[in-house]
Amino acid sequence: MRKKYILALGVVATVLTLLLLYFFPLNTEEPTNPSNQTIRYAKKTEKYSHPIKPVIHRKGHNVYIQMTAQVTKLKIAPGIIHQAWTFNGTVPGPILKVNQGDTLHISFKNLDPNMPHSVDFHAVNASPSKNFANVLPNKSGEFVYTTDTPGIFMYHCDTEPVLEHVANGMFGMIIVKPKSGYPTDNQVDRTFTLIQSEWYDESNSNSLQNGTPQAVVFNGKDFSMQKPLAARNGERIRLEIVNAGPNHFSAFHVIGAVFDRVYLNGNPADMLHGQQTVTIPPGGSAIVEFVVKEKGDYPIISHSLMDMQKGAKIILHAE
Ligand SMILES: [Cu+2]
Repeated sequence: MRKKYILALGVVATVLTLLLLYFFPLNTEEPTNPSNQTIRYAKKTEKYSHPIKPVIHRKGHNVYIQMTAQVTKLKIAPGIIHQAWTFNGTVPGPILKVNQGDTLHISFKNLDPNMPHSVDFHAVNASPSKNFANVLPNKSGEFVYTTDTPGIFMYHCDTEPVLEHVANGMFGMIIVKPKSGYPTDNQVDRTFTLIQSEWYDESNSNSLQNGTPQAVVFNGKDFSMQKPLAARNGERIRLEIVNAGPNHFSAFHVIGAVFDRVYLNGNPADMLHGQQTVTIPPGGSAIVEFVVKEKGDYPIISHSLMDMQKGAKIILHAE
């Protein structure tokens, strides 16, 4: 009697197990490398936020800046939507303008529910472990530092793996205006800011590891989505440039122009003359100036031509 009872129990347990497996199959996904996790994360969460304007206000030499980290869907080229990790919902992140000697009070809110983020300003001397520290999901971090060095600087997320955080869009430009200005300030007619960067195919993690982007772009978008920059014949043009990378050097060049002034890293003390192409490493910057001598369309490119071919081009249209 007891044996029959045990047998019946065994049959019931087996049937129940089979039913459970039928309705709730085991997760059979293979382990993934960090890049694949990135892609799955973006598809899985389906939690995106719209761009949020940064809040910036000044009291004397103190500048209070509120920024966010957030996941935002962005169109980066015709037919390509990227689940970007961003500062304030745009790629590049907001352009910040401060003065040499200012004290920055950064309030950094992490709206990404899935991972920590951080903000590393190339414009400051500060202990990274304290001042560029990770901010956990749904938390805020407060950081204070001074901007003693004038120039054009990159800022970016410094959370590991940094390569992925920057490649997915977490970078921007901070301009630290020199106390005594630039020698050419009173001759400049128009200023434009440009950030070069690469986009990698979200479905191919090897492309990011090996530095083979699907697009190389200025200001986050492919050439075909760019409006020409407008200028007039005879004007002196200033371009403020950051190369956010994360991997490719910029061979910064304007077809039809010689740069009569170049300020390396945007520092007025580091001025060059008569430059044709300026090397800007990932994480580096420059200011270039030239005078438009004739009406026409002047392509602004990376003269590393494979990158121009992949979208690193924008037209300066002079009337
Ligand atoms: Cu990040």
